[in-house]
Amino acid sequence: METMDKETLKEEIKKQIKYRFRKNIEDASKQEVYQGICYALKEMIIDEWIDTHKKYETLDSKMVYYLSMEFLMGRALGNNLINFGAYKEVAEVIEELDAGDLYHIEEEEPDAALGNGGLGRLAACFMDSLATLGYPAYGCGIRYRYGMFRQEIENGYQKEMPDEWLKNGNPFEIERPEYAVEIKFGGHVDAEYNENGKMYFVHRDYESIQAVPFDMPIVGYQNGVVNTLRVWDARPMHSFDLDSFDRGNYAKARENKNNARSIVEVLYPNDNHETGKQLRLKQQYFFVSASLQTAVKKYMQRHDNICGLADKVCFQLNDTHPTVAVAELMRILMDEYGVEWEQAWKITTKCCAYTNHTIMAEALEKWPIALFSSLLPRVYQIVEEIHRRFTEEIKAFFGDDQDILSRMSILYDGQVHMARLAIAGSFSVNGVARLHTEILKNQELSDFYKLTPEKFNNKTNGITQRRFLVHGNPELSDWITKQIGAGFITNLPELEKLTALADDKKKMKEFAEIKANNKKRLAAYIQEHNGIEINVNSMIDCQVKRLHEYKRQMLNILYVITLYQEMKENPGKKYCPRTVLFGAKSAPGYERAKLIIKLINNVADTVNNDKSIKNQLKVVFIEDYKVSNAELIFAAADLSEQISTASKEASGTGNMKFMLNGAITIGTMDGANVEIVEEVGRENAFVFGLSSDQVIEYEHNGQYKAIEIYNENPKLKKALDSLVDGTFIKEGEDKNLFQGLHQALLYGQHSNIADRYFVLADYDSYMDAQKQAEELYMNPEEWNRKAFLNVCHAGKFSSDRTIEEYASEIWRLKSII
Ligand code: 26W
Repeated sequence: METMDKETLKEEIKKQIKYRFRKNIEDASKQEVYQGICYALKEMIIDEWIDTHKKYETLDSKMVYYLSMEFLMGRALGNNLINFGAYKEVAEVIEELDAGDLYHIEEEEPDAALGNGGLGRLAACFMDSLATLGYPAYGCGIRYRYGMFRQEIENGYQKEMPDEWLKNGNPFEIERPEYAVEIKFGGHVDAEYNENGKMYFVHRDYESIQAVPFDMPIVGYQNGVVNTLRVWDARPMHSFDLDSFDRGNYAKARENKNNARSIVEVLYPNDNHETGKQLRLKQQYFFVSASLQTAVKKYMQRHDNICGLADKVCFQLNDTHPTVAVAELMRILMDEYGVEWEQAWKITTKCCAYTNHTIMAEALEKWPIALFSSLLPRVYQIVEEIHRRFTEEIKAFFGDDQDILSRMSILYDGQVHMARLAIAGSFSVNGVARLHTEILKNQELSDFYKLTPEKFNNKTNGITQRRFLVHGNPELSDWITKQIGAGFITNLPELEKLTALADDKKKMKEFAEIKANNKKRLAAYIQEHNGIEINVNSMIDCQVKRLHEYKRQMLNILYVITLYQEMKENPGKKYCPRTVLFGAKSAPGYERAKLIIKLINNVADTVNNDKSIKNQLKVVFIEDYKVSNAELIFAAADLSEQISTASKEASGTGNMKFMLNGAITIGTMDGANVEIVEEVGRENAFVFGLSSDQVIEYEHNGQYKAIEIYNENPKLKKALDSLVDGTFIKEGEDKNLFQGLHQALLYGQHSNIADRYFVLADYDSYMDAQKQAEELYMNPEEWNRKAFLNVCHAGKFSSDRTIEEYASEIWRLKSII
């Protein structure tokens, strides 16, 4: 905040470059300049970082620990500069030093991609809002050596490459070896008795791993607050096995070192799909135990009675991934502080709160009891007792009903059911959009809702405007500031004030020009990275998100195919020019998703090279979709594709980022789309498709017949059949390459349910919605007006609003500002 004058800033940056690289700035590479700026900024941040934590201590503030296996932070430099209030100065300084321009220097930073998608990015937005609002908070996670894989597209296929994000170091982090803690795995538990005859448990023959924290600063927006994201690295307790070393067995002596490090080696790249791998459970316990031990120790430094823990500490479980926290906290309270079960359970269930992010059955985490109990023997004993008592509670409420027990038991069918444990051990259970929470209460978790309705609540997701507007779309952000002042940067609902300008022709022209410029910026990126030239006057139609069948990239590509076929049938006709962008990573083992990527790329190839359609349609697959290129895409988009099968997308957050940047949504009534449409008005969006009730009804009655829809709709039939008639098969490729996709939609494959995500059911209404979009786009003024109204009404979707709700309704935190 307290920015230094430009001359001092220059000296600081030069000094950093000199001492770190033994170079004068003239000789420094862009990477070295980037690092020089980071380290100079870190020095400026450090006092506020120290002061913030002093303040929390002095005030004895209640603290939330946001436990998350994923933090999808993206790049730090630009964001930190903006929040610190030094972006413009530094940009000028760099130019005056003749050291390049800040925009390109920012590109030297690899994305911190310690997350898969929505859930991890939400955690990152929350960190930004917590600091900006002055709430005492720690983010707690894992310092993966390798984050989300880098995606390369080779011959249209996804190829996964390692993400070496730490290759050039990580300038903003600080290693804190003095706060290392011990984590114990394996071994066995003995019950023993003390002199008073009281039983206690001793964990023996375990393997120890050392958890070492690295802290990253989270800078609040120009408010002097700097919070901490603490990510844990794993080390062997003793870097050499001295016995083996003495015996001259160097390789064996090194072994445990590799063992320990393997825990934090890599982020699991699965999204919404649980594989039950032991190493993943190790990761979970590792960071949860380290975070909880630290939080309790910190509390006990200022308090003498552990029983007051819940007045000062809250653990928010970001999905079920950190759920082992419930049992680990019980263990710490009982085994390390001698608290009795009943009391420990009271404390635990006042400290823990759980957020559910998905209702996809295949995402539910379950661990085989054998695996769980051998890796975490003491924690497992505690889970057993929680299970036993919870079962009593269920029976007392519902009676001895086997059906209900099969749906609610923590231990069932040889597995530990983590969502059930999370609900039992938490005082709050929240969904992430209104519709999602209603589905949890009335369908997925209805038994739990009946048992403890008071636990359930909704917290509709949000996004940070500091990254996705101020940083990602500086032109629009500056223009808005000129119109209504900068208040929206910390109070997004102020965007409502812009509404008055919707009838001002001149202003609307300025707004349209900004979008046009952002399209040029994106076109340059695509030219450089894809070698494809796009028409910047065409409608930029975007679907960027993880690749998953429920998100229905398939529906989108079927529309593209239909449009292509129409163009070929009507050579003289003029069409709305369109550029359809896809960006998506598939889980490496998700074969059908990978095949959809291949299909998109093959369709792109055919369409983009077909002269007969006169460039009216282009299809681009953006390689390696990630936070940094997402910022460019949101700013440039006209049409936002949010087309999941209703009931399946818990919230979505990309939908909000597009809206904020003036794209119009084409979407189903799913997740937060419902609330987006409510805010902006149905007339300013393209809504289509089955409702969530209709989908759920179909799922229950089994009446859905995809094949009938196919047989009755010639357009759809033609589009679908092009998957198997060779249209999109390239030379040398198997003719039957896409047969599996065709099959899955019409007859079902493996699962034997045809079209389980209702692509064909929604095809016709999606066509209609797309036609409406094209018509509107051909009327640029009307389009622009509706796009603008989307910006005006995006205020609700700031993560600042979401965090205020969590802070007052769940965490009960007090802001320090
Ligand atoms: C264990 C495998 C696994 C991995 C990730 C299971 C589940 C997940 C996440 C919960 C998936 C996820 O990112 N969910 C998304 O969370 C966002 C933030 O709340 C929502 O906006 C998205 O709708 C939801 O899909």
